[in-house]
Amino acid sequence: MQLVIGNKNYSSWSLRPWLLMQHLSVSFEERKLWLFTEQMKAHMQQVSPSLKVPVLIDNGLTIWDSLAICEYLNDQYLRGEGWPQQIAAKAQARSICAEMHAGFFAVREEMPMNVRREKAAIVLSDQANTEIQRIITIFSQCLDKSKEGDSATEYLFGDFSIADAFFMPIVIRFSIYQIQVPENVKQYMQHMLSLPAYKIWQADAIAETAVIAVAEV
Ligand SMILES: N[C@@H](CCC(=O)N[C@@H](CS)C(=O)NCC(=O)O)C(=O)O
Repeated sequence: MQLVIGNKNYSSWSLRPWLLMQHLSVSFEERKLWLFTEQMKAHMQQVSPSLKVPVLIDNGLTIWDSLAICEYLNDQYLRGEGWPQQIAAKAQARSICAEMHAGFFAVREEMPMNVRREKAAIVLSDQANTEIQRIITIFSQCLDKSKEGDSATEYLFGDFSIADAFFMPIVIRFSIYQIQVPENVKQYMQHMLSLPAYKIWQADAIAETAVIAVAEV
């Protein structure tokens, strides 16, 4: 199975399925496609129907879009354990992933994922601050509820799930742009940033030398 990803320093969409697979020990081969280079379009045309990454290629099947890839991995390789097992928790997890997938445009625009960036706060628009508060509410509500369950409390829904993978780029953004968060969110972020799987991604991202100027804010 091959996962085609973009630059590890910048490609937030690629990080989601990569982290899910790496953290849950699904074996795969990684193929990197450098974003916004002269060759990008030609390379995308060879692998991605949407001309975007990530793309998963498995047994002659091509799956594109990070959410579709995570759903496929959940069905095919994770015995449904990519999502919380309880129906209500699964519905909540899917809701926050869908919300993340389809929104938060000001956060994306103003706070590009940039793993190796020196940590420093930036001035944000009112819209970005509103979106940040909404994300903090999501985190806080999930973490409070997660604590009520029997399982480990370090993740949004007890055990690691697709929801954690989906919100990992936000954790990185909040960290590098020094967003003020409540204590429980801070602890969650520290836990996510210290995951061995993420440490691999981070080291690879730091080793990359390609620069995407618009993502350097
Ligand atoms: N909704 C897609 C978004 C994928 C996406 O925008 N990927 C970016 C890289 S992070 C990309 O391929 N950009 C290339 C381009 O826009 O030409 C997903 O979830 O996979």
